Amino acid sequence: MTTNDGGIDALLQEDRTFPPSKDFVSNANISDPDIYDKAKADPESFWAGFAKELDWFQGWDQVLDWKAPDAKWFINGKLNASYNCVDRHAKSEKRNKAALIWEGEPGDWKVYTYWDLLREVSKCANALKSLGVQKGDRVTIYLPMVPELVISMLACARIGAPHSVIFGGFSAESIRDRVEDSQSKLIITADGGYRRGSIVELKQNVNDAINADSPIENALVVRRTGHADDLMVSGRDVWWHDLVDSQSSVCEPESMDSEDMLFMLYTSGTTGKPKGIVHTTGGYMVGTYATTKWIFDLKDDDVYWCTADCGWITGHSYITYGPLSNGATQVLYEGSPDYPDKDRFWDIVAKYGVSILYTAPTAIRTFMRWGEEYPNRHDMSTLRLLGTVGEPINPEAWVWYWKNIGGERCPVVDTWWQTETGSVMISPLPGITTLKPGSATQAFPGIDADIVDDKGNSVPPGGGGYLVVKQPWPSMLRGIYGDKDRFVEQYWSKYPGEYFTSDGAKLDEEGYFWLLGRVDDVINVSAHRISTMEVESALVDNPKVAEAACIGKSHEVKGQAIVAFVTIKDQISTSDDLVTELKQHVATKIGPMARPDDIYFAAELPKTRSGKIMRRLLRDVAEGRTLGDTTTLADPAVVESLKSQYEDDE
Ligand code: 7RM
Repeated sequence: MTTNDGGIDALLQEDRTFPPSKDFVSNANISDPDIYDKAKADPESFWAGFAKELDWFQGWDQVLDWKAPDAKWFINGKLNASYNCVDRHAKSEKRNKAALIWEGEPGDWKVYTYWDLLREVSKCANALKSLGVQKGDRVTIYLPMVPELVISMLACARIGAPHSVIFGGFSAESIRDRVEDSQSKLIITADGGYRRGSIVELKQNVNDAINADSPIENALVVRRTGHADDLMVSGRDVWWHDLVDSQSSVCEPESMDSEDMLFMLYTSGTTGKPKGIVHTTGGYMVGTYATTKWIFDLKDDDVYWCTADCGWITGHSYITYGPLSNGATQVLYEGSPDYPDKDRFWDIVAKYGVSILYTAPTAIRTFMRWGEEYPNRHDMSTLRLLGTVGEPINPEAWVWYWKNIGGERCPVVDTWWQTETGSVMISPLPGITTLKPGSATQAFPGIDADIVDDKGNSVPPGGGGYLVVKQPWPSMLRGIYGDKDRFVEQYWSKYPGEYFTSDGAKLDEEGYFWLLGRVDDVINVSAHRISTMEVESALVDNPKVAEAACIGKSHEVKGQAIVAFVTIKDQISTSDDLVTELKQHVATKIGPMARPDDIYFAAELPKTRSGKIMRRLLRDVAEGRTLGDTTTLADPAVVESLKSQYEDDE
């Protein structure tokens, strides 16, 4: 990487470690110095300890019922997630504390205290009821990062209607598939959102997604941009300000069973069809509450900022449910980090006195490329803790973050987890764990993570293999919506009784975990999970394409970039315009984050004799490596010709 590294090389000696500072008084430390051993000896009491810190309408009879792969946590316990995130603070001395400090991309802003949040969530919940939404009905949410996004999620939770949030970057077709799979009767959306100075056409996408056979009966629409009033469909669409604002601000929260579904969230797997990961109420709340408290070490006077979007699991767990159940003050930001200039994040940190910042390695690498002058413009001395999530962080980026954002004083917590795990599984505890740049360090107390070989044997220190979780944990996924077989096959069949993560990892001599990335056909582009199959289906959907194969190629900033190999139909000729057309086609079908960086035309794709595309060889080609084993190829000449074409192009 060509960058002015600001002296990072010197900090990056082989075995440089970062021992905890004695000045950092950890929330975890206060409870017990031997938390790891204690949690290991009795994980059920460990988790029950956190569960007791939440408010339950009725206590549980039993902590865990585990018949692999089905787990039930806090059996017969009754609670409400929105009550735990809002009411209990609104009824305490925190009632006037800022819950959300929101800033829009154009610079507009709003602050909601816990009391405000209680009123707004209740009004939205009453509005949902008035539209006929009942306990158990699914609601799709497709919004920019505006306060109404968090409010809608909590309103759904309040009435027991599972939400399915779709990231605002997804296209009309992606919305249609997810609405169809979840059978949502309501969609909550906005006319548009702001991103890098332009308007994202959310309402247009919703209109395109909803056809005559859609299960959607109504759309509740936030007026954010004011540019699309003519896209309101009468009889179906209703403005948020017309319906929500006139509701009563009192709405009793439903008493939900611990195992009632709280939400589902679609994520990519190895096939083209996204899976709706199901999370339930009690265990998920306990997992997100506990990990937020100990990993982000929230104290009453902190200002916490997670830069994720609520369209991803990180926004569910570490914006909506974890921080609010802890009674935090948090910042929400709608837009992009380089608008109006490349110091927007640091401007926000300084303006609101952010003390805890949680972001993704891809963002950190971008900031690193932009250079230190942008953070240096601002006083960021309020920061005391930094976090990362979404993909492996390279030690250079870790040290850059620690030095230039954290001012060499803030611990960096590299948190490994997945949509499926619901909450962080592997992470340092700040103030307790000695940090190593590039390592997510150790499993959270109560989490039994291990690295195993192909036969399922634990690898010794120094070894590498697959990351698995050997015991159930409260916030684990309870299934894939409507597809039990896929749930069992995907997560529980490789090592019966153990959760298979699909991530490779290695263990160092001290037992620290080093995550290596996915071992399946999922590409991690800027911490967005995209399956090779989804992109391939989008490509072959173009009438000019005969066949397509996609792979992830390592990328300096994005972690991975998508490279597509395409064969086109006989009468069609290749051109730069066709490359542009195909890239655009994928962006339209799935969303801009799935747009391939490179498209190569091939006369044929490398296949085995049984017809399976050998993506491993395409990866070798794209990464410029010598080809691996080609003996199973039907026609070895195919890949050689691809390789020479690729090299000519570079
Ligand atoms: C939270 C989230 C999950 C996949 C996971 C990994 C990768 C996430 C880290 C990481 C290395 C990390 N959920 N991943 N965090 N890899 N170090 N700290 O990202 O469902 O969208 O993605 O992301 O491959 O399997 S996710």
